[in-house]
Amino acid sequence: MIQTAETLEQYFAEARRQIDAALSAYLELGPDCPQLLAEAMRHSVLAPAKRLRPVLVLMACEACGGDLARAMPAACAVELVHTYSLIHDDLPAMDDDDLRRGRPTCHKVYGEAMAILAGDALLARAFEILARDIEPAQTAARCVATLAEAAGPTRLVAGQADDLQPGESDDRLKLLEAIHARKTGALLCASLELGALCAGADDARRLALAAYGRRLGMVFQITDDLLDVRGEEQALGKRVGKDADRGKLTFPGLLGVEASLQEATALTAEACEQLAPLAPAAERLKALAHYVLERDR
Ligand code: GRG
Repeated sequence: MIQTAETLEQYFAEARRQIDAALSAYLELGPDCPQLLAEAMRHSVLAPAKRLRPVLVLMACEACGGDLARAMPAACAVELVHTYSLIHDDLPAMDDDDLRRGRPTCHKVYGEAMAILAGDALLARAFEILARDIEPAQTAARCVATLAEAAGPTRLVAGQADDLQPGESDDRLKLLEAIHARKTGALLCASLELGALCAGADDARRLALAAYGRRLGMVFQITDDLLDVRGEEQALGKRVGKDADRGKLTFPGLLGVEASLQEATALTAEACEQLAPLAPAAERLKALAHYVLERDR
């Protein structure tokens, strides 16, 4: 069904519809889950979002000739890990935000303790879904290891820790890139690798997708920084201008707006080049890289 979509917009709309339905089903937790906890999890996960990471899982699976239905549990697992990281990032102890995905942040509605627990529960639920619903078991184990490494102490959490306390460095651009390779890039790369694993792809195609993902992650972050400078709060569903207010390291802050745009454009071309081993099945991933470069939300 998604494969027949003619434009990227149509693909995104149909993929989002299917992903949202699967996420909602995975968050029907039954009477053993306290009602407020279930509500807090659903409040953050089922808010309107781009679903970039699960779409990457599905597109990578498609580019490797796999069956999308077999990758849907992995797509949902990545989105649950991503949402947990957003809930925790928004807490007063971290970025202290009150708006996310167009809604008040989880802790603003349910309190800090319940928001922490909602994040914890989403992280655990993600790995339960991977271990239980990805087949065969050997693929499930590789998916679990790949996502756990990406979300763990050397990747996502490492990037967040360095962002909180960056330390001193003469090369601030290198430091910024290292933070974002882990904070943003790790989950994007893992999404692509999970899609390849679910399709039973060989290492060459999986590694080509990961190489594309590393560059896509950097493009995504540069455009994120640019949107913080000149984006619309309403379209983004989160506050803008925060980075500068907090004196954060950003690409436009270090390079200027024009050079940041040039860098993002060059990285988009490089990302697309990495897809050569998959051509022509990777056309949609190329279109996606251009969408990330040109996005307004
Ligand atoms: C708490 C371990 C831990 C990590 C937090 C997610 C995160 C790391 C920080 C949020 C701030 C930030 C700029 C992260 C970089 C990744 C990013 C741009 C996340 C937002 O993702 P989108 O734009 O959001 O895909 P939606 O809502 O569309 O899913």
